[in-house]
Amino acid sequence: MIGKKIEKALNEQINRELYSAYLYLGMSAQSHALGLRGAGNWFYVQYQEETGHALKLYKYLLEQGAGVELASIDKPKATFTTLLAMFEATLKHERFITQSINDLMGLAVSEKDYATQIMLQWFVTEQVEEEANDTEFVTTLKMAGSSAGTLLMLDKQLGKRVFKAG
Ligand code: OFO
Repeated sequence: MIGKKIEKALNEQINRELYSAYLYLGMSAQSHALGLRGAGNWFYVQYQEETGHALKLYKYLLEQGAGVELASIDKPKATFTTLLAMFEATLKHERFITQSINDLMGLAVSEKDYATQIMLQWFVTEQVEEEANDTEFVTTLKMAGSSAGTLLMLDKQLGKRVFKAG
């Protein structure tokens, strides 16, 4: 059993994860529009992962016999002119998500909700990995500058990403 405050906060997090999914699906489409099929694949996999994050929270609420309340998902920003702009926006968004996971963890600690703390531990670890990856791509793209060769090499690398259910 979980308390009402935690239930509400987890429902809000489901919405943030689904917004993240939507944001990255938009970036996938934008990448294809820029002729970057590899990046299109990378963001599509990211979309799948974020959907998985929302479902993890959804299943946890069900397991706990708590209520699920789905809210509307905001329209994501869909116009980016470069891959660097997309990864900068991704990093900024993931920092926001990290903060919201930290706030959730803080709430679970103050409510002495140990089960939710254990469930959230996975998200804490995941955020470290996501921020590290995004930071690396931003750094590489900044170094690449206007080099089309480096951009194409990175695009090839991004095209190799495969979705693994977490
Ligand atoms: Fe991009 O991370 Fe979900 O939580």
